[in-house]
Amino acid sequence: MTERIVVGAALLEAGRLLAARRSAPADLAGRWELPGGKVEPGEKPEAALARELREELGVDAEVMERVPGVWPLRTPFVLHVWTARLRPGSPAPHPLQDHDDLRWLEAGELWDVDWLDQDVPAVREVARRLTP
Ligand code: 9L3
Ligand code: MG
Repeated sequence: MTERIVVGAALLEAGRLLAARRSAPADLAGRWELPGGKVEPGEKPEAALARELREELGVDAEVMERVPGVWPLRTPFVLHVWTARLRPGSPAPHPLQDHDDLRWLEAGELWDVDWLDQDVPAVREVARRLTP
């Protein structure tokens, strides 16, 4: 079966990482993730990520660099992650759909939230960039 890409954002601001708490579906509710979602057919992953961040968080984000790694989700989905930042003048992120809480985590707070299992290795990779 063809792999389908789910894109996630390590949204960074002043050395902090945005974590988003899922409100749906029920089996993922209460767990924290790098916000994002499925790439639509024909869509570029970076464009999909900017769209997901606009839809989910109401922000105008610039997608920056791919975080190396491919993390398996439920078949056929795999997670790809990019760093991202808010463009000047962007609204602050606020949960519009699928999330019920957001936190900007300092480097020392990254493991204070209950990340989705599949996001843990991705966050570990991002952590290496926050704390050189
Ligand atoms: N998923 C896992 N970690 C993430 C994201 C953005 C998504 N950081 C999983 C949760 C869902 C699937 O991928 O099972 C599709 O995500 P969404 O479209 O429900 O956000
Ligand atoms: Mg999503």
